[in-house]
Amino acid sequence: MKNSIDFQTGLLENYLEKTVRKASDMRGFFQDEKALEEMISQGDPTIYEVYAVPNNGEGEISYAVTVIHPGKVGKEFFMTKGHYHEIRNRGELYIGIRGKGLILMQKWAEMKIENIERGNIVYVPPCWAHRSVNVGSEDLVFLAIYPGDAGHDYGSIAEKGFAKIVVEEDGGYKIIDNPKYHE
Ligand code: M6P
Ligand code: ZN
Repeated sequence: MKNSIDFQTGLLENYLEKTVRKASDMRGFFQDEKALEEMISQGDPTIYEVYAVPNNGEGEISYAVTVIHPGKVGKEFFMTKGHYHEIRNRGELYIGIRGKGLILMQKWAEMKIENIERGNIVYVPPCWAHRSVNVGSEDLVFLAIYPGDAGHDYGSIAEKGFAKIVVEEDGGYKIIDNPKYHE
């Protein structure tokens, strides 16, 4: 299928699947549960959206544009759930389109963090869990390209989270240990 992306806005023309993650879909992922419940009761805003063109199967390649809105739950910036690939041995490529963000990557006890900004290309090697965080005041938009058989495994992230969390401090951000994380 022919398709195109607007590299100014990140708008993907012919996406096939749209996933909307509202605050109520993110229970268990943010630290401040009270702040999240308050947000849900006050209109349940959308945290992020994913516009995907999946091409499922071995050897196939899928892609998706993610839009993470600006905001915080308590002190923690809006972010994706984050996932491992169901088939662990599958990598992924991220290309920043607009906004200011971070990608947290984790494999066992190892952690690495890179910037997602317009034009940045971030390689997520096989076996690394990945989560993106909007640390700016506008939408964070990026394109992700991944193997068609990778799949999403949210289970262990839902249970343990990432070793680090990203919180607001003095108008900027800081990366701190996740108090709830355990090996
Ligand atoms: C990127 C890709 C997608 C993923 C999306 C949102 O676009 O990695 O595969 O679905 O980000 O992240 P998550 O699935 O963790 O909510
Ligand atoms: Zn992925």
